[in-house]
Amino acid sequence: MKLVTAIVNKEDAKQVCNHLIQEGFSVTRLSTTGGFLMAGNMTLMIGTEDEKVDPCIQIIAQHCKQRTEVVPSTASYGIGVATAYPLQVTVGGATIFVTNVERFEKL
Ligand code: 2BA
Repeated sequence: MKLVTAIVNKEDAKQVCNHLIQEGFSVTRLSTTGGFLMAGNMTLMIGTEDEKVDPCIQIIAQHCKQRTEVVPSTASYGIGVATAYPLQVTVGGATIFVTNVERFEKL
């Protein structure tokens, strides 16, 4: 079994979740904040069989779009980064980690 952890844009989260659930995946949504932009995003936790990881990632890929965000010069950034000019960053469609699940139990 694997755990797919996907950090997605808040705008895409509802649609991705709906499609994952339609295809029989179990999903937990966590409201999270990106460390760099300090903007809200959504982290999805999906526990699934090894052979369903690729279909799961395909669904996420189909419904998550890349976006360009402009960070106002007055924003505070993480790790002490600052700039006098608005900064353009491309926020990916999704950032995905796939990890092995050692043990899975529902009690
Ligand atoms: P944030 O940390 O808010 O980052 C938003 C976007 O800012 C990133 O998009 C990237 O384009 C840019 N960025 C991030 N850190 C940077 C840095 N040190 N210098 C220059 N530009 C930087 P994505 O890479 O698509 O990441 C979207 C969100 O996914 C991130 O939001 C963060 O919440 C998460 N994420 C991405 N990579 C991660 C990782 N390796 N570990 C944990 N979370 C990650």
